[in-house]
Amino acid sequence: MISRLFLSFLVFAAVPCPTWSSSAESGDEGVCSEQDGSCSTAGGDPASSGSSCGCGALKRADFVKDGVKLSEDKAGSHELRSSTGETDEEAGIIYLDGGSFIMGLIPKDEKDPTVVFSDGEGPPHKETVGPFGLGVFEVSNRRFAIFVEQTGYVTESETYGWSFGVEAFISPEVNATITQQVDAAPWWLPVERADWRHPNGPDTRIHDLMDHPVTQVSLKDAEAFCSWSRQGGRLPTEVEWEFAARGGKKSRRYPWGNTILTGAHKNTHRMNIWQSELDVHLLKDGRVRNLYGHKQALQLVKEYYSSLNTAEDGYNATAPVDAFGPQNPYGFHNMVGNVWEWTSTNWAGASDPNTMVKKGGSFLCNPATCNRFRCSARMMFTGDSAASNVGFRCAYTGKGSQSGR
Ligand SMILES: [Ca+2]
Ligand SMILES: [Ca+2]
Repeated sequence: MISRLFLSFLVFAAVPCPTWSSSAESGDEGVCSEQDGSCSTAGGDPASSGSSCGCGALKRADFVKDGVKLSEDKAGSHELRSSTGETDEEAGIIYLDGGSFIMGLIPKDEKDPTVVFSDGEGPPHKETVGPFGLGVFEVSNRRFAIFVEQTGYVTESETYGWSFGVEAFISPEVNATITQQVDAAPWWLPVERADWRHPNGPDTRIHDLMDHPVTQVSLKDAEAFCSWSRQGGRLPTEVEWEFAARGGKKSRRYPWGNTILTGAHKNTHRMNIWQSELDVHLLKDGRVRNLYGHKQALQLVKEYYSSLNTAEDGYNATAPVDAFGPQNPYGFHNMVGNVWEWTSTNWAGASDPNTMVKKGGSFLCNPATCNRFRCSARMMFTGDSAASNVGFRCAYTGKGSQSGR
């Protein structure tokens, strides 16, 4: 068990406090692209150990509670009581015929130094999916509450008694009681009694967030909801998720196109990510530079997430699941941004076989810290973990043969 103060000393003792006026922009320890002003990793590879929002570094098994690591049997074991599931309208399903499409990095991103190549997005390649249905929205707190009410389900975060939260959203009172942090992403903290009803600790509530996505749910929690929702309910595979996100478009970075902002004046937001008062200091040629190109990356990203979120997209944390309107011609909302979404696809080569692929990025993503709010982006997440920026939507097998809207 390492205290936060001690760990902070280990990480930061050798580097001076940065300024946001020039040092972060200089990228003096990284390799910067003249084309887009972003920088590649230098002085080690923080990218592989938890870059971006840092939520790839969240692993519940790395933490212990009361000196004992909880076993699989102790956490989350239960039987669902009788359920009535959801109607078609409540489930909000878009059925797709499936087909072949090009998955993976789009050609113009293949040399982008802000792409973390160890994520394994891979070169463009052909994939084929069969007919399936997918929720038009991320699953909301309202829907999850009905599921819990009807089944008595207890989530794994409730059973463990804690989960991961971002320091910026944790009250000073609760923060003062926390003695650990995530080594590779020290803005993430293990928070006692954080769960889906209390996403950022016991003194936070969801009563005014019922139409926002449910968070602090593990893989097992998400699978339980989907199987209850209706017969054949399950999580989407990664291939299905990306097929749906692309919406029939080819070689597009985002579900709608290639630029973050759209519209005649290029000022229309299409997703919920993070904007910071510090972005202006990271601009070069109109684009925000990536902090992971700097040897002080962890310190800079921690400072970044401690600074004012200007919420130019309208939201400083999660947004309602129907915010921003459809992101693509199929009609799906918030595929990219808002919250990461569990898939049923295992992360190939992971030491823990319960490590899964999550897709879409979250409200914590910004070009400065996390260029993962793209269709092809992916990140690992161990199945028993949960966080305040990870949710899910359900897929459905069995109906099919209806065209996407
Ligand atoms: Ca936002
Ligand atoms: Ca999402």
